[in-house]
Amino acid sequence: MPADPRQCFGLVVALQANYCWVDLVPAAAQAGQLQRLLCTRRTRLAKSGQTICVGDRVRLEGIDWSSGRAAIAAVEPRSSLVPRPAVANVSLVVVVVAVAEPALDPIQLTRFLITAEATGQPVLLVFSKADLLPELAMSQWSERAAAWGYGALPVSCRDGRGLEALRERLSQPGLAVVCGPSGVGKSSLLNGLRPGLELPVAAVSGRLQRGRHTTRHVELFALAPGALVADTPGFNRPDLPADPARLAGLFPEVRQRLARASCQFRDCLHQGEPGCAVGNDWERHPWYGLCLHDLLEQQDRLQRQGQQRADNQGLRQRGDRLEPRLSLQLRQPSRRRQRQRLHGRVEEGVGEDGGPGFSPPDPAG
Ligand SMILES: Nc1nc2c(ncn2[C@@H]2O[C@H](COP(=O)(O)OP(=O)(O)OP(=O)(O)O)[C@@H](O)[C@H]2O)c(=O)[nH]1
Ligand SMILES: [Mg+2]
Ligand SMILES: [Zn+2]
Repeated sequence: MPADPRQCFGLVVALQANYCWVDLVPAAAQAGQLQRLLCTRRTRLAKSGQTICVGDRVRLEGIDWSSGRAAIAAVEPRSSLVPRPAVANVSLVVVVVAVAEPALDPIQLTRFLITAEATGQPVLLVFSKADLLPELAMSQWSERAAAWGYGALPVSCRDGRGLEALRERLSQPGLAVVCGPSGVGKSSLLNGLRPGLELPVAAVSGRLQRGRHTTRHVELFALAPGALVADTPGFNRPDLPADPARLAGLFPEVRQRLARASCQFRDCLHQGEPGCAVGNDWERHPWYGLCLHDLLEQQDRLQRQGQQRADNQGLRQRGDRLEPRLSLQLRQPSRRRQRQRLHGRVEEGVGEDGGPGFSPPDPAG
């Protein structure tokens, strides 16, 4: 079947409320035609629940060359996804933190690194505003990062250090996403790497020298042929990936230890107990513990909410299964209940665990 001449493929470079900007992939862009189109998405795509994010490769239909508009008909499968802010098909995650203004918070940095590692893509750690710290303090940060498993790159837009090395790394083909807290100088870095870009930047403010959330949307820029970089809005507290059992594997220093030896218990959560090959003699161990604690609490909370919802529907949780809760009359009396009955002490409506003893409404009426 001949290809529809009005159908092309493109790359989503920016999103706005109800439409997105799509760059035609060079092979599909016709000579002399517009390279960038303003696109809406087909209703059937919206109905299917398919999300579109920056970095997505999409199939376009109904291209109107004169007005530069088209509709997105389909989204190609993604090779990777940074969840927040959502960027698809990322091949490098660049985590940027400032060594000062705002002060470097190693626990916050660890959360950024964890979410970066969770994408499964290579991670580059950049220490920005290196001009604000004496040489010695700067090299101490680099040594700490090296012990965590990261060859960090110190950069400064003021004195230009590290910019060439960063440009070289970001000029390799692929899609690099630059993320980190607000005010660390992410947009300033991109302005430094691509003269004429002129992304808005704003001075940090307040006692804590926090950023002002200047960048509001994700946007892709080309630094070299085939080399794209995404500037993202800064935020302060990345969410952790949901599975506590996966958390330790997102720390390079833990991966190194586990490659050398294994723990005594297969489902070890690596809290440094006897028999754990990871131990607790690594700097980020306490922060790993904090993150793990957060995740376990979150898992508990979700389970409780799930149970509550199930209760409301007359179901109860048995392991990872939901099963109908039988009404009191139909339930097999437990031994304890039988004993209580013998002693004439059973209180109707009180559950065996002392809970409220909910029984669902009888559908028969
Ligand atoms: N001293 C110093 N200041 C810098 C450097 N890079 C950026 N800044 C300043 O830091 C402030 C914040 O920079 P932005 O580029 O807006 O930071 P951002 O990370 O993009 O912030 P959001 O868009 O809010 O996420 C601006 O006042 C910059 O001039 C640097 O290398 N050294
Ligand atoms: Mg910015
Ligand atoms: Zn262990």
